Amino acid sequence: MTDPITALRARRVWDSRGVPTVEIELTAASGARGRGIAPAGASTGRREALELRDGGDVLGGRDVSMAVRLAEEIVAPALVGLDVRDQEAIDDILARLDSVDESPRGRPVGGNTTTAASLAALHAAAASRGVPAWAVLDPSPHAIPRPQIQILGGGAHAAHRTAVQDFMVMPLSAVTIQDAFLHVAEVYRTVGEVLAGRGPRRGVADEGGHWPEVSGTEDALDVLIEGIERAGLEPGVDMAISLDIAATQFAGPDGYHVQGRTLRTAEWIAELHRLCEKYPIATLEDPAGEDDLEGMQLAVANTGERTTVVGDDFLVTDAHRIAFSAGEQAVDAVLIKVNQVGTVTGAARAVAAARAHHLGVIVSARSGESEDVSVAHLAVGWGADIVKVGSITRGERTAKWNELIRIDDALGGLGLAATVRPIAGKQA
Ligand code: 2PG
Ligand code: MG
Repeated sequence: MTDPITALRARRVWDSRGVPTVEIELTAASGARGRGIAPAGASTGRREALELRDGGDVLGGRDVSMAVRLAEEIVAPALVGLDVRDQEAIDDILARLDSVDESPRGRPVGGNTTTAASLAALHAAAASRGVPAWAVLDPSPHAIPRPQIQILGGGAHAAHRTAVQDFMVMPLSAVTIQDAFLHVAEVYRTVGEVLAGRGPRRGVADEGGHWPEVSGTEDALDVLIEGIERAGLEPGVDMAISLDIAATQFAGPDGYHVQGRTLRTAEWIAELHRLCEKYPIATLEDPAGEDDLEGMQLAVANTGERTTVVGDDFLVTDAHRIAFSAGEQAVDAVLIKVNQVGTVTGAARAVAAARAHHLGVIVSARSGESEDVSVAHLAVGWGADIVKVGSITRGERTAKWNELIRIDDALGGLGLAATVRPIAGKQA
């Protein structure tokens, strides 16, 4: 049965940083409806799909009135009549509308619009079939992705208090999602106590983690270890640390700018290597800048068997870059963000490329988020190893974690996915 799209409605809505974003709602002939809201990054890769923002003075140039208008004027007529269950056909049109050569008027509609429309199509297809969105992608998932949860925020999400952007934890000994969150919530609380004992905090960072007053990366890591131990958990056994270095943010032509020093690639990676030996760091995301292939390769080769090197800005959810990087042994795992590539199908191709090259898969939200819970469905439906949506506080984050808990419940209580192991070039 087909279920043609009959209407598209676009709106300006608001994200977790108080910045406007695009929401799209699709309706099909059966009456099925689906909504999607585009998230937004702060530490973005230069190869990501480009958002369309108005520019000018209003709202710092970040309004999306033009994107909303183009969605109704250009995207709506292009999608109406297509089968809402045919995600690939819809996404193919969306990708074309976002290209300079193929969009009517030579004006790309913007990756924010295509992302919102593509997610809306997924949810409308689910409604049309009468199933949850994860089931459209895989009717019988085997596991719930292991959550990777921010405890401390830094980098572009906390005024660059630390060079490193995300200090996260990943439950290791927890078998169920409920246990995982019990462990993580305890660590969030105990880390708060440790920080309170050291003096005032700056507040919360963009993704809900504590925004700590620390002297640098190692100090922040010590706080995490102290919090994990205070929670009665053993670092590296019950709870691992995951870092998103987001090195593109402080990479320059002359090297990496860290705490007043400029380090060459080999020096910087050696420093990260030392941290990986000292602390139980399970995953290390973007250790090198988005153009530093050699840095990523050095990280993969040097960080040892217990650390998985993840590509985010370096890969931008691009199936070709993933295949290339796998061949070059530049990553062990890939971060998947729909809005980096602009459509659900583009991201699904990136997941397939990762699997074809035996790389781990982490499905991720952005630092600018909303109540949209698509990422939880995508992570389960794509069989991701890990899911990352920020901290365990703030509604735009808990909306996704709580949805994951509901999905697990609907599936009768699946266990958590196995821990990702490094794959490229360094397994014993
Ligand atoms: C990242 C994301 C999420 P942003 O770098 O992985 O933490 O941040 O959305 O700002 O790119
Ligand atoms: Mg990242």
